[in-house]
Amino acid sequence: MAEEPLLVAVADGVATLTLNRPERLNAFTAALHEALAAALERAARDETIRAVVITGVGRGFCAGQDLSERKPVPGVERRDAGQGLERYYNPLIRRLRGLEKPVIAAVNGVAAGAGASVALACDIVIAANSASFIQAFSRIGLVLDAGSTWFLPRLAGSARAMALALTGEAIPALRAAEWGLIWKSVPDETLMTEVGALATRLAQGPTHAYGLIKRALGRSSINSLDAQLNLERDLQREAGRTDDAREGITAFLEKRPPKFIGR
Ligand code: LHQ
Repeated sequence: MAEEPLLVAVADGVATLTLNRPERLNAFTAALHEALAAALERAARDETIRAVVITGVGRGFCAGQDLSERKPVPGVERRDAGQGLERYYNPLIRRLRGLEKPVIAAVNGVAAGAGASVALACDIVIAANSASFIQAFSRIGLVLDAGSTWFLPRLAGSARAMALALTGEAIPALRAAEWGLIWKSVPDETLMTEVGALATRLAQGPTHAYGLIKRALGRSSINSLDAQLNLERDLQREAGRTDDAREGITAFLEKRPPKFIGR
């Protein structure tokens, strides 16, 4: 039987999704997309999963679309590149952003093309010092996709976004962290322990409030301040009614650590 393209492990409230096509730097095939979509749907449904980690096997995080699935065939009509986005990448990015639980990208190696977009779509990105991010699209005559034209200027500023996009130059993890593209860059050998500790901590946190925080920050880039203030009021109303908010405030006043249940 062929190797599974995605390894899924659930422990201590954390679902770790490991892209498993190391010989292709974990490039996306239809099978990998389908497995990842199913795993993220499960993560959304399963109340015992309270944080998600995405990482890759081998020396790459993800090299974007597997280009061998896109090989041009002479004499055959050119394929519709938008179709792959419509069918796989856009739903994936929407799923990551819409999942009301923290998602951490543990970027273990190169993240190129849509692989970089997927990393940037995660809530917290921690990369190994040896990792890099490449807007590889223009190198092959394509346009940034899977959300990169939205994420890059917001994270790195428009000057850096434009130069990264047009040159397709690799940006090392340390610089990506300095530029605010990612949360941090850590020594390779500590990446998974550091991500594991953070994911476990988040999985013991106020999951419902985390989901609302994601929703609020997601809207902030399109809302006016006025609309955002109203949204914060509504979401705070919802958070304030949870068992976790009651526990958090009580624990603070009793000078003890809170024990959150995620609701
Ligand atoms: C690969 C790939 C790959 C297949 C490495 N595919 N084999 C959406 C929808 C519709 C249309 C198209 O696109 C999209 C979104 C996109 O993501 S477009 C962008 C697609 N990705 C790229 O253009 C990146 C292609 N890869 C590279 O440029 C390099 O591999 C990087 C810079 C990532 C790493 O370089 P190296 O460290 O030198 O590794 P390598 O190139 O030797 O790769 C190792 C192997 O993996 C190699 O195979 P081989 O049989 O020679 O060992 C590569 O052919 C294979 N591989 N990326 N995307």
